[in-house]
Amino acid sequence: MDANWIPFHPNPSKPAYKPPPGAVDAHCHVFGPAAKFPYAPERKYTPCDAPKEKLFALRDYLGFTRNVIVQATCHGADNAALIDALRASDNRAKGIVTVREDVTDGALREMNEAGVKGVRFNFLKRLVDFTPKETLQRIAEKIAPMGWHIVVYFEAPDLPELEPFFASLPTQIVVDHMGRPDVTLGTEHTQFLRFVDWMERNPRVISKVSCPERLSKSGPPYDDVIPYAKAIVERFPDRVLWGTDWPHPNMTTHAPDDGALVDFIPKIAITEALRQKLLVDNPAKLYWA
Ligand code: 0GY
Repeated sequence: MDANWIPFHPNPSKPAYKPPPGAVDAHCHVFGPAAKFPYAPERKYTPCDAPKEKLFALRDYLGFTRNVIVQATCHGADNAALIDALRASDNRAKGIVTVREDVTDGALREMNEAGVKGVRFNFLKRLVDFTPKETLQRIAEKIAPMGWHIVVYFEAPDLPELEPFFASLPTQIVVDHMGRPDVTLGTEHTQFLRFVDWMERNPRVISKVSCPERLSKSGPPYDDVIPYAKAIVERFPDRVLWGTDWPHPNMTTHAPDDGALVDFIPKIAITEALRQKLLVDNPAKLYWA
């Protein structure tokens, strides 16, 4: 792993909050193990191994039932580790892959049978090389007939430029980490209002209210992120998902305590009904229907 890599928390706390039966961790990854599933040559970072067995043990420890595993950029478009995890999950994990435009119909069918439900388009320069929008458009057209959706990862200042492209996509769109707002600006700043307005105008957009540990400037327990996530949960209760982001790639200050992240949930979804939608009903509809 990279010299400055911060590995995932070795012994997270047991959360005080107990998720409802059927709860889904809808954003997490598997890394390697590299000896079996080598990292991609074009990767921008080399993580510590974070294999499926550790992910499934964490799921059980935190009180979750299911996972949505998202292809991490360190594996490029080689989805073997993710597919292996889906196949070992007993239908308790679904997946989001990364594909190139030359992906064959046979490969897509195989991924579909393993439990893949979508592709991820990543716009963060620190994570991926640039892919032209026309290429992404062709990938979108290939995967749409299977009923898959598109997960997008971008930072808030890039939304205005990306909006027309997102409007042209033929599927539901799931946004990673609320489009990464700058939480020093406030929920009344144009940047966050623009994101909320975009969701308002586009009923097929769904947001993950995840990653307080990445968005926070104040650090644990990440209270500066509460107003943003809470606002999205309350405005769009049927269009939100939650995830741990385990094993937390590219953290620069600390390894988040996954138990503390679970205890963040009742602060952003303050009623039982909101938590049932966020953790169970919304992901069940999108990934297990
Ligand atoms: C996340 C966030 C990050 C990394 C990746 O695929 C990835 O490498 O998603 C990040 O560095 O912000 O969602 O895990």
